[in-house]
Amino acid sequence: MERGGVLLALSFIFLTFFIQETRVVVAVPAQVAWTDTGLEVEEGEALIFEASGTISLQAGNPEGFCDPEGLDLKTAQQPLIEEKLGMLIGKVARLLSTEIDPETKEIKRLEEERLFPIGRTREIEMPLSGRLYLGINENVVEDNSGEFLVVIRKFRK
Ligand SMILES: [Ca+2]
Repeated sequence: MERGGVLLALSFIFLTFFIQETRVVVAVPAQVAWTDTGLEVEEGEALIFEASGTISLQAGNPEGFCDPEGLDLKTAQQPLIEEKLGMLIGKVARLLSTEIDPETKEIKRLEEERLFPIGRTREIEMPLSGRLYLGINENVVEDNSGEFLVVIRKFRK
């Protein structure tokens, strides 16, 4: 290929790379408080979430099943108290500093966090720059089962 052709091919690859959307599929187990999506997001960036699946919020409770919109119920103790129990929710965490405990040698992470509701499908502007996590709007997650499958899409600008 002559030089002009190579340059044209390279610029095509470059453009395709930059307009292509990012698409990530994340399984969110109901018995885990926060699942790391592996995505670093930027404040103001719009992400599109599409979630499916059914989870149980309490083992043995036939009324305890819900989809990503949650149960028609709110409790005083859940991460987002204005939203339905069991709803799919998100969190962006920005690391402020780390310190090592002199006794246990454990690394403590001091983070700034922002939580937001997601549900079944929603486009959300990220409230903060940082790591994106997904979770269930419930505090007692140990007795849960099942998982939500969440597709996260982002278009490059
Ligand atoms: Ca539960």
